[in-house]
Amino acid sequence: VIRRSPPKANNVIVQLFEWPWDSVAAECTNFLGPFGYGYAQVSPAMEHITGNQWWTDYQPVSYILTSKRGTRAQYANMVSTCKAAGVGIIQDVVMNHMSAGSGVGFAGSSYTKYSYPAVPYTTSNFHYCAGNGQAAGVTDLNNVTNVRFCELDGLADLAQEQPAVQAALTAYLQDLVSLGVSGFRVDAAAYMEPSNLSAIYSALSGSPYRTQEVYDGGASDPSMYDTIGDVIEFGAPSYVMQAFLGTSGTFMTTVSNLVTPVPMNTAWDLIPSNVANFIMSNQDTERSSPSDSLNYLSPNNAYVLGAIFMLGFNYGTPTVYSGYNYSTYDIGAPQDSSGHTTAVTCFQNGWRCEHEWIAISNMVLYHNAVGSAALTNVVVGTEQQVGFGRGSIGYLVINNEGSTWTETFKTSLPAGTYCDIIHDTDTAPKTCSGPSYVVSSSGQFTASIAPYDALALFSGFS
Ligand code: LAG
Ligand code: CA
Repeated sequence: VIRRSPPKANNVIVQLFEWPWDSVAAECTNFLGPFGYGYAQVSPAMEHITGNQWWTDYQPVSYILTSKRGTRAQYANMVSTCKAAGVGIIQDVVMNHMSAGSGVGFAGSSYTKYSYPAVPYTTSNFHYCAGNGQAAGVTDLNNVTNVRFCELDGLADLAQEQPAVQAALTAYLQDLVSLGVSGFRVDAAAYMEPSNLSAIYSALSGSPYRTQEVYDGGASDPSMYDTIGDVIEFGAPSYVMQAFLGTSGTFMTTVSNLVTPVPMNTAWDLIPSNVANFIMSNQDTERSSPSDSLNYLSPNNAYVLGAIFMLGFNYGTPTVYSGYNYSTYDIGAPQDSSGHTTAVTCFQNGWRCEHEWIAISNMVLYHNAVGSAALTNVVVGTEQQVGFGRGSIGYLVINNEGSTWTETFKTSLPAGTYCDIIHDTDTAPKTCSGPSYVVSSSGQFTASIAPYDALALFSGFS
């Protein structure tokens, strides 16, 4: 069975970048479950190289579930605790490659590049794309053989076509399935052959969800992967960034597409909504220079407005990115003297916890409530001002302009008094103490939206 989207109505994913397992477990119980998040996507769980950079996570040494983020027992506890809170775990898995370099991994396994006795993999299990036992790097994104058979960032490239490698990778994923994970974020999917990924997925029990990392614009294209799972749409964070920074007049394009039957599909050139994982940012895009997405340093509330748009719109399966502050590209999450990531306390030690911001978490509840309801009552102000409803359930206004927008909005909401969930000051789920607006019997309300601000009405709050 191919999952077209996560198999739950509340399909919002939160990427808890670098969070340790005990902290994820607590967050599921205390926050994610109550606020309707469907899934938590977590950083790689297998043994990785040691070091304080965040990207050590993407250099596997073995498939032992011991990492900076915790032990196998802590991992298993996280999965079951989250499940009890109604939250599935989506596990980031690294199947394209093993490490560069040599040393001892986080769980104590020795390795040298091309030799990982704890799996075991030996030199014959890797691609040597230059021939004669010589490896070369991925250098040409327009050459599919170069992309899939050469080395990404100098990392030992696994030969997924070999039965022994496929068996090891299948066992790695099946072990995670057996612990109860709901799905996978398939790292570097574009660098592996879809046929090999398909064989691995097919061998798993329980048909876990998968969202695959495939960049646009290269020879290894999203359309080659969207029949075997969802694909992360990397065009979306870029368009959202341009729209909210107002750098290319893209917002108007967005708006004109809101009123077509195939939202965003034409002018934005995105993959179909039913196979798309809509991310607005991730660890790579926020760190790239120039940035490929909004990040926490973006001006004019752009990060939160982008998240509000993503959750209020009706494209794909949305992922809210929750990260930490960084002063340099390499810097990892805070860790203790043994190299373990320290427990997360939201809004301290650089942990940003964007997913807990009231406007964003309330919009997760809004997203769940509006479901697949069509876009209705689109209102356009300037190029940076838009209002749109979702059936008769919710209405969202975004004013990404430097001046106040006062307007009477026509909606399809039933007459009544509604709380603005964006300006809620109450941190409990499903209760709202924001300003209230009266929707008349003709479905209208009047509001003034401050510069770089938003407003959202729906009846799911008391
Ligand atoms: C991904 N996409 O395909 C991840 O989303 C991305 O974050 C991963 O790269 C990449 N795949 C490989 O899994 C990250 C960092 C790299 C880092 C790499 C391996 O973005 O910067 O490379 O993980 O740890 C680092 C150094 C490189 C060096 C390499 C090997 O930055 O300069 O060549 O390690 O030593
Ligand atoms: Ca490869």
